[in-house]
Amino acid sequence: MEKIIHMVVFGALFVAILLQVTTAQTVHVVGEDTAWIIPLNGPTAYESWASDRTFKVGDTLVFNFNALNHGVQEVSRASFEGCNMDNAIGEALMTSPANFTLTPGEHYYICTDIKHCEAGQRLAITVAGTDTPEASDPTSSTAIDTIPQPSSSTIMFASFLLTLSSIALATFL
Ligand SMILES: *[C@@H]1O[C@H](CO)[C@@H](O)[C@H](O)[C@H]1NC(C)=O
Ligand SMILES: [Cu+2]
Repeated sequence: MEKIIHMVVFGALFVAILLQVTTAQTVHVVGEDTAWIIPLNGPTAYESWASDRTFKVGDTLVFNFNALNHGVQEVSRASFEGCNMDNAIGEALMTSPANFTLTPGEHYYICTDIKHCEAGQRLAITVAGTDTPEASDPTSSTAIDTIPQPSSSTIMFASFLLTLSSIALATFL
């Protein structure tokens, strides 16, 4: 009887770990080490940063910046292209880090200093949604994009837990 209880407990633990790995959310630090600044080479800096990544629903976008000079405002596509606040979405975030939890679709962020936006401090991303019609078609590229891609730290944490539970299993059974 005790053995069965142990097996159920560790089975549940294993499923929990699997769940943690497959639903892992990624933290995207905008611009990595250069953070949120006026990019030296214009808008291409954030374009290429974004093009290297897959943004998923529930991921976190983190803007690190010097709050004396910069801020973050999410805007519509039109305001992104025109560098204005006419179609602001939500409040401007004036303290660093500014975190956004990603929802499906396109998102546009500009520096609250319009001159900075014009110089290229702006970011456009597309978040692959789980509720887009294409996602239900397993042959489409959108479906491939929505396959969970756990961050390496999550994998390390999961294998750590797995090792720990294996040791526990060997000890108790
Ligand atoms: C924003 O995200 C970073 C990185 O995950 C985290 O360290 C920080 O505590 C978060 N800040 C807020 C205000 O949630
Ligand atoms: Cu700025």
